Amino acid sequence: MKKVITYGTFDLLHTGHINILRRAKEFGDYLIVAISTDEFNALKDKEAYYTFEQRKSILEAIRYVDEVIPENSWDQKVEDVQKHDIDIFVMGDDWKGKFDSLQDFCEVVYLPRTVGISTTKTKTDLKRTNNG
Ligand code: C2G
Repeated sequence: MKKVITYGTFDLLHTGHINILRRAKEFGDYLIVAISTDEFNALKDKEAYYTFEQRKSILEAIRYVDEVIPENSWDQKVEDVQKHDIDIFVMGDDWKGKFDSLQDFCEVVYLPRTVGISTTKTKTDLKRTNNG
């Protein structure tokens, strides 16, 4: 069984997230998603609208996702890859090059981001609409 892993906040889920999850799954048979805890998001200087538990429930409902685990720190990836016997690590190419050190442990794939959509854009657009 080929196992794939990817990491992210996945807040206010949108088609950019769905695209990368679908494409990550296509690399194997089992996809684990490590989603950032609220505490780790604070370290990423990100504040998610939905809590970790809510984001976890939403991701677990996606057909491409087989398992959701917490992401508590930047440097848990090697341990995750070994513990979960991961073959392929997939991330959007905004992270290109950042995780190449994982190549000692698994295949590393960066996929093109979906253009024109982001959680930040959603929040900004909504704010503008609500302010009239
Ligand atoms: N993504 C994408 N296209 C978009 C938006 C996001 O392909 N339009 C991808 C990102 O490249 C990432 C994943 O969706 O691979 C999740 O994005 P975020 O929730 O923004 O995650 P991020 O804050 O990048 O956290 O340790 C890694 C970090 O946890 C990644």
